[in-house]
Formats: sequence, C-alpha cells, structure tokens
Amino acid sequence: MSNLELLKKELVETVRAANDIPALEEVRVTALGKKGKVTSLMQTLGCLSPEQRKEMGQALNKLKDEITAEIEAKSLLLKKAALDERLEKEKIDVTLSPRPSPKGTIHPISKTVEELVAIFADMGFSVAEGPDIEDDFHNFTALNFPEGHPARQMHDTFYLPEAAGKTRLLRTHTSTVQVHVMQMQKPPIRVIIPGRTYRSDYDMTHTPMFHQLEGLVIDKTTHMGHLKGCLIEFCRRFFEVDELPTRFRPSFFPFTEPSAEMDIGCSRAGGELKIGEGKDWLEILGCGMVHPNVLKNCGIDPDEYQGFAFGMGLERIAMLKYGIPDLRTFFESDVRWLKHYGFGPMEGA
Ligand code: 2U9
Repeated sequence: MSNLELLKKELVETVRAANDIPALEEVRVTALGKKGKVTSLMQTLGCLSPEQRKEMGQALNKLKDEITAEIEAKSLLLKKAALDERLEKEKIDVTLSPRPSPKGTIHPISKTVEELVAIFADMGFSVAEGPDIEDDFHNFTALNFPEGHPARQMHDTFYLPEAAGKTRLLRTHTSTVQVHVMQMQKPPIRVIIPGRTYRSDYDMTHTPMFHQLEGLVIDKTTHMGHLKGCLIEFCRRFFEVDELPTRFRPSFFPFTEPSAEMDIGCSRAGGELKIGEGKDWLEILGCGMVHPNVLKNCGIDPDEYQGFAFGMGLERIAMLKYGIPDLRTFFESDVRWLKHYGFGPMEGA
C-alpha cells in the first residue's frame, strides 16, 4: 500500500470514528486545515520534478476531495442523529385526550367582559384599569359632584379609615379610571374600563359589589353623532340583532352635559322578554358629552377638546343577554348555578 493510500485509510478511519460535530471538525483541521496532513503534503509539491508534481498533485487533489466527501457525509449523519435525539427528547404526545369533563366554567361576568372587550377593540378602544380604593377627588370632585351635593349621598359610598389625612373609599363607579387616564394621557383618548364597583345597598336589584363597563372618547371634534353611532353599533353586536331598534332619552349625570339614557326595542308579550322585537323599550346604558368642568378638572382644555362617555351595569346586560333572572345569584358561588349559566372555555370563541 502506498503512503497516500495509508494516509487515506487513516483519515477515513478517524472521520468515521468522530462521534460528534466538534470531534469531526477537529479531524477536518488535522487533515485539511492550514497545517493539516494533506495541506502539508501539497506544500512539498514544489520540490518535485514536473512529471512527479503533476502525478502527485492529482493524487493529492483526489485525496482531498475524497476526505472532504467523507467529512460531509459524516457531518450529515451526525446532524441527523442529533436532531433525532432532540425530537425524541422533546416529544409531545398530541394524542393525549383532554380531561373528560372539566369541572370549572367561565362566570357570565367574565364572559360578558370578554365579549365587550372584543366588540370595543374592533372599534379602536383599548382597555384601562385602576385601583378599587380611591380618594374623594377621583370618585367625586373631578367628576363635577359639588361638595355636599345630594348626588354624593345617592352613591351609598363605603368609606374606609382615612390615610395620611385623606379620605379613602371604595370606588362607586369605574369613572375614577377615566379621571386617571385623562390626567396621564393627552387626547385623542379611546378607552373602556370594565371593573368592580361598590355601593352600600342590598335588595332584589342591588348588590354591594357589582360590575360596570364605562367608556370614554376624547378628541377635537368628537360629537353626539359619534356617541350614537358607537353605542348603536355596540348594542347591535352585543345582542346580535342587526336591525335592533334604539332610542336616546334625555337624562342627567353631574359628569356629562347633555346626558342621555339609551333604550333598545323589545317585547314582553306573555311575560317573556325578547330583545329586538315588539313595541316595548328596555334601558341599557347611560351616556353623554363629557362636562367641560370634568375636562378642566382632569387637565384637558375644554376649548380644544370634547368627547363622550358611557356607562353600563354588567350584571344587568348579562342577565338580559343570557336570561339570568336574579342578580344576587351572580355572587353566591353556587356550583349548580355556575354549571347552568357558566361557559365552557371554547364556547363562542
Ligand atoms: C368621566 C366622564 C364621564 C360615564 C357615564 C353613565 C353615563 C351611566 C350608569 C349606568 C348603569 C352606571 O352601572 S350604572 O348604574 N352610568 O349612566 N356613566 S355617562 O361618564 C363619565 C365617566 C368618566 C371622566
């Protein structure tokens, strides 16, 4: 066997013996690197006669090609083996069936919030949140409730012990969050706020904690037409009735001027409520153009900006949409009720 054949045998064996990519790279450097065995032989060609140089040159090139091919083949093998090992290690059994009967359900309030967020997100609103414990300024003063005004008493506020000489209370509406948003953010503003609210009241139609969803739009030329278009579109999508009749009645809130309440058409024939049919009306939400005093109190110039706001009770609209007859059952955590009125994780997704 010639010296070259011996070298080839030795190199092929070391290539085949390499059992990972770094070891194979080491073999490549030993054979074909700058100071490698084949390269060193090539550097000696200059000392040979022209005929020998030609013959030896061709043989060395052939050897170099053969070793390169061996290395490439081995590299593919090693990479495939590494991938197979990873796939085996990271294997997930996708055939594993889900638990046969998930016990929990999504509460109708959570489901309602999910639906409202999806509808208003499509209209370009983002979701804001704020603290449940508030001060007098954010809950009343900023919202144009004069000191000592009867509207403050009407809110049946839960007061907490003072902290650092400041009145603290559980927010009676989520409007406190719009105040924070306006204080922190320059218009244009387009936010909705779903959240818990608290009032010291308990009877057939009131619970001490309930949920609201409020919205606020502020820009330079936002007007009552935008308010109507936005809220009519919202009601049609939420109640899934394309031709839903709607009407706006004048109302009063300290924080909006003019103020209105929005009704949707329904029928109560035979004691059964049907939304979108018949000649009766059902109150859904309150709304209005943000009072200039409120804009001023929150650091927004009412000569430059204007906008609308709205608010609704989430339990009320959930009861209407899902036919839930009693408000108080929302907070009883009765698993039979939750099983009946709750939603599966993929339902209506
Ligand atoms: C700011 C300015 C204006 C929010 C609004 C209503 C009308 C409203 C009630 C509906 C049923 C509360 O749950 S409920 O009892 N809300 O009628 N809310 S306008 O107006 C705002 C809010 C914040 C700074």
